[in-house]
This record gives sequence, C-alpha cells and structure tokens, in this order.
Amino acid sequence: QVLARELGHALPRQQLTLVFQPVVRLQNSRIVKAEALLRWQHPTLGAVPPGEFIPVAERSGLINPIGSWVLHEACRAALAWPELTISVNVSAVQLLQFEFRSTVRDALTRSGLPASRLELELTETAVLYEDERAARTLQELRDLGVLVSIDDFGSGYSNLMRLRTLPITGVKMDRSITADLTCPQAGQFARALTLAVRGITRNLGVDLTAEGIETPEHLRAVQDLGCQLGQGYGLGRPMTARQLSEQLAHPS
Ligand code: G
Ligand code: G
Ligand code: MN
Ligand code: NA
Repeated sequence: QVLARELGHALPRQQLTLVFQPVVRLQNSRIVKAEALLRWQHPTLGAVPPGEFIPVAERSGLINPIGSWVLHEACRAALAWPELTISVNVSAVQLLQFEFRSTVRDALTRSGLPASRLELELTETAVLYEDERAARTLQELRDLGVLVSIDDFGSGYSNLMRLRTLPITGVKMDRSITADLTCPQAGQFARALTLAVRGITRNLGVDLTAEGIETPEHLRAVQDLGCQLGQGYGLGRPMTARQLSEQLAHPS
C-alpha cells in the first residue's frame, strides 16, 4: 500500500530514471542494442528494485502512464546512439491495453526515432496465454515497423510452436538457462535446449540473445552453441545514458 501510494507520485516527482544495458554481437563484441531498465529512487525508501514495484504498478494500473514515460524516454535517449536498437520491456497489462499501439506510435513520432530501431520485449507469459488477442496485437505492432522479442524464454511454460505462429523478430533466452550451461548436473540439458532454440530461431530467421552472461565460461558456452547476441553483467552492466555514450565512443 505504501509502495502503491508512493509510486503514484514517482513520475511527477521525477524519481524514475532509466539505465541502459548493452546487448553485444558475440562475433565481434560490438554493442548493437541497449535495453532500457527502469529505476526508482525514493527519498526515504531508497532504491526500490523493479522486481518489487513493477508488480505493484501492474496491479494499480500505474504501469500504463509509467510504461508510456519509459517508451518516450527510451526513444529520446536512443537518438544519441544512431547505431543501436533500443529495447523496452513491456508488461502484459500494457500490451492488452487498447491504447498501447498509439502510445508506441506517439513515442516514435514525438522522438523522431525510426520504428525499426525500437524493440519491444514481451515476456513469454504475456504473449503465450491470451492466444488470439496477443497475436493480433503483436501483428499490429509489427505493422508499425517495430521489432518484437520474447523475453525470458525458457523461464516459464515455454511453447516452441508459438514461436512459429507469433510475429516476432527475436527471442531472449532466460538467464537461468545460461547459468545452467556451466553446471555439472543441469549443463547437458541446458545445452540441448539452447541448441534446439538456436535451430528454431535460425529456421525462423529471428535473433537469439543469451541473457545473464556473467563469466568467461558463460560467454564461451553460448558462443560455442551459436548464439548471435549476448547480454549480462560480464558483458556490460546497466549504466546511465552518459556512461553508455562514453563506452560507445571508447570501446575497451
Ligand atoms: O532491472 P532489473 O533486473 O531489476 O529488472 C527486474 C524486472 O523488471 C525485469 O523482469 C525487467 O524486465 C523488469 N523491468 C525493468 N524495467 C522495466 C520497464 O520499464 N517496464 C517493465 N514493464 N518492466 C521492466
Ligand atoms: O526480465 P528481464 O530480462 O528484462 O530482466 C532484466 C534484468 O536482468 C535487469 O534488471 C538486469 O539488471 C538483470 N540482469 C542483466 N544481466 C544480468 C546478469 O548477468 N545476471 C543477473 N543475475 N541479472 C542480470
Ligand atoms: Mn528484458
Ligand atoms: Na529477460
């Protein structure tokens, strides 16, 4: 309740900010995308993790104004990085909202960002449940020209057939699978799963991103399994827009 009340003031009081985490092409270590991640700094509660306040925002409906702000801010920030695609997380509540498509169109028009440089990340559960409606909504978004990826794939009830029927442009494999790759017990299954998803995404002509790359061993494993893109603390932490600009100017 405290969170819900305080979250209602977060936007007008300018307590929300975005950080950006690089997504890297594994072949050449180049940054090709940045994922926008929301942060809430409250004067007395401190930094509230998104894992805590996003569900509150979803239940209260605040996710819609907040999500709209995120889209506008992310598109605006992306203007500074002409070579990058900007990825924005979208929750099921937003996706199923009637105005969502016009919110996206608005963010593009007002920022001037080309639609092809915006990627929306939808979690599996958001798009895999409400079949017909979700597929139609996704197609409408694709018609705007934006990219659409399934986020956290492999963390829930993954449906491989849905990958074929949904109009998506990418799959982001959940970090739990990357973590399993270097585990003695779980490793074998995780490798088989990664190869299967790699085969399917290649067949569909969509991107595959391995999430949660934390160690050189993770990096090696996902490269060996043919993942094109990678993301994780080992490749780049979430950072401010200024820090990302610096990193792009001076790749280390
Ligand atoms: O940044 P962090 O790892 O703490 O994020 C935790 C969760 O919050 C992740 O599932 C992430 O996708 C989600 N998240 C972060 N930023 C946003 C946002 O702007 N909108 C939505 N809907 N979810 C977000
Ligand atoms: O659900 P989604 O994939 O959007 O969640 C993104 C969240 O994952 C971000 O909050 C980000 O901070 C976190 N994250 C990014 N890279 C790593 C990583 O290598 N390890 C862990 N544990 N979390 C990560
Ligand atoms: Mn994400
Ligand atoms: Na994810």
